[in-house]
Amino acid sequence: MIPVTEYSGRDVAVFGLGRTGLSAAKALAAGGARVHAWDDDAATRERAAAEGVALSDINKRDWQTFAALVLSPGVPYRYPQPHRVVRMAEAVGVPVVGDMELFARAVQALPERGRPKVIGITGTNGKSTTTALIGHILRHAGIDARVGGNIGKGVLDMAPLHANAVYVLELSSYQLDLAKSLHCNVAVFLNLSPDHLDRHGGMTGYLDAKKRIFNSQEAGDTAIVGVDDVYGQSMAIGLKRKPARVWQVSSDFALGKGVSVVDSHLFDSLTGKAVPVGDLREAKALPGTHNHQNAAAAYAACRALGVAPETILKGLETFPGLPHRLEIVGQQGGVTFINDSKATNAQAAEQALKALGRVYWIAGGQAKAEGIAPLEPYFPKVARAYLIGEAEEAFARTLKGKAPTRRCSTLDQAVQQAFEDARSSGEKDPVVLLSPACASFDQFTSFEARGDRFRDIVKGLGAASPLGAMESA
Ligand code: UMA
Ligand code: ADP
Repeated sequence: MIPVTEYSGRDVAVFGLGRTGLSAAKALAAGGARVHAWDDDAATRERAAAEGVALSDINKRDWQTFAALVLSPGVPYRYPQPHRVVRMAEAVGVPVVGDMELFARAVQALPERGRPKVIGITGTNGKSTTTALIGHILRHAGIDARVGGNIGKGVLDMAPLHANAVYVLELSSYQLDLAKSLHCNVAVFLNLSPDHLDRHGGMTGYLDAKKRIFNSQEAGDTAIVGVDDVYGQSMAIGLKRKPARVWQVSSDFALGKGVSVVDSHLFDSLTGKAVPVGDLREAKALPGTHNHQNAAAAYAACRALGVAPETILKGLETFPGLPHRLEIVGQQGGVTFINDSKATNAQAAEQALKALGRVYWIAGGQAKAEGIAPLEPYFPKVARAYLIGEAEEAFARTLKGKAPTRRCSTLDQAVQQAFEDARSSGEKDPVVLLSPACASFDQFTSFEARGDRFRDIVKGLGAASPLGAMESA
């Protein structure tokens, strides 16, 4: 844990008691603050109390006594409308901060030479992969790299600050909204496409939140920008007016200056001369152009810290990959099952459909605003779509006349039906792909729970199948 001493002897409200709130409450208490923790959900409060967190109904407290409100990223800050507690804090001038802000200030409070380096990663898609990849490469290079943030480990849950460590932090737009003074020595922006728009009041608000990753950068820092979409391109131009050096990365075209992947080959042209680094087909856990963007960004981030190109290449090749992202979870009766549960929007699911051939595609859940209409160019690859969850009807309408569909309601039924169709298709090496293009919250607690359930159902098929035991991948 990273103790937060800034509020020692003062009262601090902590709202939202998921991973963020729990770790913030503990870190503040360890640093000597009087914590007043609360959550709208009674069962969550009970769990927090069982972990020793001091509960106090902040709805009924005198807000003048609070030095700060620590807000969880999942609690509405500005849009669709500020949560009640945000309004109460702002009415009396209590600053609203996130756990990343507490981390940022703890780092700033250290003498300059005792501050660890911070690498921040944001973007609509590819954050977790790039964060884990950078952590893996740095560790491979013998650096004390610590990975956390939106990747599932609250930043204050990480080991205490150490001058020689490098903190590799995945940053969501929600976290960036609440981390105004976070200083990233290396800041990575991967890409942008519509997502979470309800929480940012539209695309401009979403882009503004992402841009905050560069806000506190100084001369000597590095801004790494994916320029494969128009948002990244305009951001790279805008950043030239800022003090940090700007390095562009692309997996779509060869850059005169930057890091590019062309036909799976990684090129370093940061000095203006293209130097081949290696063949990314050797990086088995990073298939597809989208992963090549992640690899290019990770390469640039590690170069910014001075790691040698050949060491980075070895790190890329030995990266084991993350679960729920194009993860092969099993093979049964000649059918391969791929878990891409982390594809919670159309842009993410597109990468899977692009990277694979013909698929028996399981999609649906809680849809994003754009639905699956942007995926139409890939509908010819869909042998059949198996639709689940709230999005079932809307997705069936989008697919009508363009790809065969089956409405299955649940993941269990979808896997069963897709398996039967794929197995009896007579096709060579058929693939059943779970890439929902939707959030999971209508039927599951998280994308991880959805992916784990998929894995379990696939295992169950093996046990039930007359064709014999499943070959696990
Ligand atoms: N709550 C209320 N009232 C409300 C809303 C929420 O009381 O009106 C309470 C809930 O009852 C719950 C708590 O707030 O107890 C939830 O907090 P949270 O949603 O912020 O969840 P955490 O467990 O703190 O997890 C957060 C990130 N979640 C979100 O941003 C939604 C996790 O990212 C992150 O791993 C974790 O902090 C540690 O940093 C997950 C995520 O889905 C992976 N992120 C989104 C994404 O990647 O697209 C942004
Ligand atoms: P995030 O943490 O931003 O959600 P992940 O690394 O967990 O990103 O990947 C989630 C999904 O997004 C993957 O399953 C893949 O389909 C897609 N994806 C990964 N990297 C990229 C990228 N650079 N560009 C577009 N889509 C990507």
